Amino acid sequence: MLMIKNNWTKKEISEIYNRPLLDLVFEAASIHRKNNDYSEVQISSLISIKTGGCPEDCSYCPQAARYNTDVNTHGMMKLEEVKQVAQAAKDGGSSRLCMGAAWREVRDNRDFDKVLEMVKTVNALDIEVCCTLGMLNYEQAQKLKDAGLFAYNHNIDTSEEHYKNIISTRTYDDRLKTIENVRKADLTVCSGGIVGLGETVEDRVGMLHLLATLPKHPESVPINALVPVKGTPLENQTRVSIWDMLRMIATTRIIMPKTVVRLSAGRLEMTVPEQALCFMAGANSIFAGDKLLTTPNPSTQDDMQMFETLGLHARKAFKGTEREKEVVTN
Ligand code: SAM
Ligand code: DTB
Ligand code: SF4
Repeated sequence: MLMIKNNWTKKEISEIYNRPLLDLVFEAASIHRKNNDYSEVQISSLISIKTGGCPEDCSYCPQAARYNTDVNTHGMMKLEEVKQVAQAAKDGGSSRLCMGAAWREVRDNRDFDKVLEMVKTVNALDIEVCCTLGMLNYEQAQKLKDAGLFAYNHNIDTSEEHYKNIISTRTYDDRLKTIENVRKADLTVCSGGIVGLGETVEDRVGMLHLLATLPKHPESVPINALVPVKGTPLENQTRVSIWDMLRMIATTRIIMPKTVVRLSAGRLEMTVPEQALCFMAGANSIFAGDKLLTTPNPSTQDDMQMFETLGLHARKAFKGTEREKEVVTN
């Protein structure tokens, strides 16, 4: 019987995370196979519709205006360009396009109207549309939903305790409030975090605990490995080991069996065998395309070769949703 549990304790999660590694991976793989088609991987493409110049101080982020990074700042992209990228992403096998903006929050202005237009246009291509635009209120979430948005990405990044060491310009509660608004507007929730921010194992457990005890588990949880970027306060941070990534992925899979677990930033540094272990342990999504938002990512060609080697295939858009039923029956 499928057990979706929302009352995990930190102690339980910590015990899972700290199991002998192969026991942990074996358990996660078993749960993954019971709950999901393990040969299927959801592919998302990212597009930065507004890059750099962000007023926030997230210590990991190359797009924060206050750090001197090599990011090419640009204003809102043109609708036509976004449409082209979306079509190319779909043709390349992506089931979702995630549009990111380097904003602290959404404001009710012309740029937001442009985003709503982009959402409508991409949605019409029959590809899931996701946005990550910073904080938003309930009315803004509703407007996005009405425009056809499928998912909203808003990461909690780390534990509540460690959050203030990483970001000072907003609080953990601000983050949670936005996630609540997204839920209330009946959008699907994409929320996860970053490993390698100098956090302890307890912080990782705390982050997963928060996600797994939300009234409803996020539909997708991205697990990013920090990409240290020159000019950011975390530029010299040592990269996390594959074993830590594997423990995070496996634990996420065990405590949120039906959630799409995305092996997100940091794949460029991982070998194919390392990524294979992550897919084995329950990762069932990636970001594809040469670029994440501003940093490089493995090429689609390399990823397709990896899928071929591992016997994986791409998941189609809107799987298991009302929208899929409409598409099938209409
Ligand atoms: N401004 C919006 C926000 O903060 O929600 C949306 C864009 S922001 C770049 C999206 C997410 O990217 C962040 O929450 C963080 O988890 C991730 N991210 C940013 N820089 C990263 C880095 N250097 N390495 C790994 N993940 C990163
Ligand atoms: C997520 O969790 N990771 C993506 C997406 N959601 C928006 C972003 C990763 C960004 C990595 C750094 C960069 O390319 O700027
Ligand atoms: Fe701005 Fe988002 Fe980067 Fe933080 S993570 S600096 S809010 S773009």
